Amino acid sequence: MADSILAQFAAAILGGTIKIIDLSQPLEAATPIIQLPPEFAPSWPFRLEEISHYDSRGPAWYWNNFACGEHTGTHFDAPVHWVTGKDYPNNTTDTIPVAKFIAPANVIDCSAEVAKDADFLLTPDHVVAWEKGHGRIAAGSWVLMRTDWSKRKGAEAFHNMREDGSHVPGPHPTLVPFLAKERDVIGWGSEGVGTDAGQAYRFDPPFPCHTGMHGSNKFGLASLINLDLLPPKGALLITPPLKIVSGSGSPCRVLALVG
Ligand code: 23J
Ligand code: MN
Repeated sequence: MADSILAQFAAAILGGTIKIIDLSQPLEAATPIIQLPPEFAPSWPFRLEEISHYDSRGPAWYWNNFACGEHTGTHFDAPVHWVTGKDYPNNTTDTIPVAKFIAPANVIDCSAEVAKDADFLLTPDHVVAWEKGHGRIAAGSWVLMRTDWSKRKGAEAFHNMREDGSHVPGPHPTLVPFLAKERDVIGWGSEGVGTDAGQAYRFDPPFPCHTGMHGSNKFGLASLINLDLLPPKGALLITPPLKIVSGSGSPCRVLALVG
């Protein structure tokens, strides 16, 4: 009898035919977090506090307490995160059906455009042109915007803050309803600190990715890295957030399987 599909899968991982790529930033005090205008309440940065380190506080064990906002570092955005998604059933980190945490990815390379323009916004026209080369974006798949933004060194370059706010690429307001409604994607992922562009607070609607994706019961992934190591199509993402009861999101070890 032929090996089961799962046995073949396990052998492919063991043998290296399927590679596993880590799309997650290291989580530490220096991990960049979203900088909102001062009238809004801030999120806690990541904090680690040692409980014991094989010492008088615990002779044979090392462990830490940690604290952070739900939307810290590489993280998952649940639909309940935004007011537009608040009334969907099973819209929180503990209630989203777990099968949704494994889904294929489309990776759209915008790195050349972003190198010229930090405020580059991905449009439906650009995505339709991408589909001509790679096929139509399938329902239930992720769209990841590769910008190489995660290669920027230090919080200053990553936030790219000016007097008028942050300048970071993201989806054009018209792209979000296109992907959510006409393509029925599972969600949107980006390399920036959040899923929306840096200037998105002044778009119409404000924060269109949060507004439109969560308003369609879709998810978000933010602060992704290593998107340059993924093929345009064919990677499989594993994205389970922590099972925080009523959580709006959580730091996430996002893995991509590439074969
Ligand atoms: C709260 C308000 C605005 C934004 C965000 C959070 C995020 O980017 C996030 O991490 O969800 S833009
Ligand atoms: Mn978030």
